[in-house]
Amino acid sequence: MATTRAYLALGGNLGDVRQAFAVALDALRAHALVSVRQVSPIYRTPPWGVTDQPDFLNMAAEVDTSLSAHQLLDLCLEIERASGRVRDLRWGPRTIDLDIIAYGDEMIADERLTVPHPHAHERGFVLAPLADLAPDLHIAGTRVREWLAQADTSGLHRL
Ligand code: A4P
Ligand code: MG
Repeated sequence: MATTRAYLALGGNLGDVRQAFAVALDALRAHALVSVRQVSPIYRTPPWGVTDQPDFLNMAAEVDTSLSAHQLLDLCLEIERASGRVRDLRWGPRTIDLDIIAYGDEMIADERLTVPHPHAHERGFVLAPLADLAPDLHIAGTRVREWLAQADTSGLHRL
């Protein structure tokens, strides 16, 4: 079956985030149409956006999947729901956030999904773990390693 390589960004700052990451990765691994190829180290990162909240943990995963991009989004949302995530404050605290950073080289922009993720290339907390997996991946016309070199990485700690 034809598969597409996709990159996921995981983040969270409420409760046992490492455990939430482990559960999320297990759910991805358990899915018949997803194979997890690589996972990055975990980073501790200062909160971006709403800064008056606890530090985040962030990581990235590389998967091959025969799910469509929208099916992969549904799976990500289902994994978030299963982790008990309650959506309230935009950019606010969360047990786990699972974003699709890239889905092959597809460009998607509809009411549910924007891929590549529109802010990935300006966020050190996305770029650092992504660069551990795929430094030469192109997003928004430039390699991840080059975006990372320009990004604010202050306060980012690889654990
Ligand atoms: N959606 C559209 N495109 C995508 C995509 N590529 N991947 C839609 C995933 N979802 C996508 O998401 C709302 C809707 O976005 C989804 O239902 C889906 O249809 P959400 O996760 O509920 O919204 P959100 O995460 O609260 O808002 P937003 O703008 O996505 O927040 P961000 O940008 O994810 O920021 N600081 C640090 N250090 N580390 C973090 O991980 N994360 C955030 C959240 C803020 N500050 C952070 C971190
Ligand atoms: Mg999200």
